[in-house]
Amino acid sequence: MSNIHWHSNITVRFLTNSNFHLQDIFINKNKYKKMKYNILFILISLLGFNDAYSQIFKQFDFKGNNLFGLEYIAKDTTKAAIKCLFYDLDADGDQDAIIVGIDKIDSVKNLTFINIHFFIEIQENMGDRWHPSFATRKPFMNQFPFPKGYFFPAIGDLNHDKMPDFIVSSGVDSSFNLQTLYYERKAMTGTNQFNIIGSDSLKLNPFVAGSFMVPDLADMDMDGDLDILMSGFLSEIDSLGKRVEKPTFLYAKNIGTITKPEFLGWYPNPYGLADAINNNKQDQLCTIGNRQ
Ligand SMILES: [Ca+2]
Ligand SMILES: [Ca+2]
Ligand SMILES: [Ca+2]
Repeated sequence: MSNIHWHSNITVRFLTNSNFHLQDIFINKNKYKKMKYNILFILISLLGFNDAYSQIFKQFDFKGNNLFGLEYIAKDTTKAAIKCLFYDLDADGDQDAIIVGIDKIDSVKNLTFINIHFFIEIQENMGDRWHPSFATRKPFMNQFPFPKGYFFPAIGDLNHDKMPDFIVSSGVDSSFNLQTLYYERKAMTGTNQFNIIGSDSLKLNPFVAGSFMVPDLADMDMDGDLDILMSGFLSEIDSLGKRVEKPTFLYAKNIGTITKPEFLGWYPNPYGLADAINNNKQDQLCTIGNRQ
């Protein structure tokens, strides 16, 4: 949808909703005089809106690949990224990069989750908030406590102690159901940096085995704390007895205190966002914004 088309829709809708009828002009001259000023005001507003709109939503310019020293693949061509997070890890005012992916997969006959090994590395931003320049990758920490199962993290300070925490999907339990884990950060150095809280304590139901869900964090209700967004596929048996992957979008509202998150439970699609482009396929929800 082009800018002009979108802007036209707004214009049409605005005028349609303004109770503006041509016959009124001829019926009441005073009303017409007053309306002239209203129309002038509307036009000035729209011109101002259009200018602001085109500045915000102008097309992006492609600048190149792997800018700012970001390493989506390690220099030895291993460890390809499957998720890249940005967060000011050292609290110096600029966003640092956290790169997550699969380190290696064991060559075994019966592949299980324990045979899939993940990595998490960081690239410190050596530039500033206006001129990012990322140092080469280094490990997030010695022996990161990966869950048994998939490892898809979202980062944010869930308990407001200035130490970034993770919401991780999906460690598997003994029945291979997928869990949501809260990696509460309790230290910034050392080998024991996280207190890992599972789905039961979080009161967030696990997802049935075979599901695939990716988390994100955002203050969706704008009450000052981070809520969880989860999008992906739930494994289900359809009416013909066939296992299918159902596109799913879920929201868990944070109803805890500012220092202790607590979640209301999973609720489906509260914002009508499940299929943003209306093609009956689940769209990956990504949030953009300053979380600090
Ligand atoms: Ca930083
Ligand atoms: Ca924290
Ligand atoms: Ca919130």
